[in-house]
Amino acid sequence: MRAFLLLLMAMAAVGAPPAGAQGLAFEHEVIDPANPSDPHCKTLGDINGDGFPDALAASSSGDGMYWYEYPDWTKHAIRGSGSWTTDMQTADIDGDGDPDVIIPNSSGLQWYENPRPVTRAPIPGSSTSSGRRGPTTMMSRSRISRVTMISMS
Ligand SMILES: [Ca+2]
Ligand SMILES: [Ca+2]
Repeated sequence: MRAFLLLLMAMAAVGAPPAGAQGLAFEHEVIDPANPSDPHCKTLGDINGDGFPDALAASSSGDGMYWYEYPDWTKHAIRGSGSWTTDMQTADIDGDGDPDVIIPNSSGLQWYENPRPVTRAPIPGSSTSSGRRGPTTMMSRSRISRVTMISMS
């Protein structure tokens, strides 16, 4: 009987909402009232390395790809035009300490390398070497063989 009561108490504790969760009221904030049209691709990532997540959005109808800098959501173009499908992600692809952007479109899966200065040694054998691009560019590596410098505003 005692084991049954303990089990019942454990089950009740698991099913109970966390302390302070009741009555949570979310605040609604519009990040970009003029967001790219049909922004089917959205994700988060600390693009500028300040320790806070930034928001990213890309259009599926030719209106470009942008990142929004927290906390004031300053809008930066990664590409001012272009279309992508879905499932944008950020991850440190080249191991240089900053999140890059991976996003698909009709031309294939694309890698936009974050131009932020290197914060840690690159992974041996990675494509990142000494010398970095300026802070206003982002590199697109589509299908590996095509490398294009893309301006950010
Ligand atoms: Ca950030
Ligand atoms: Ca990186």
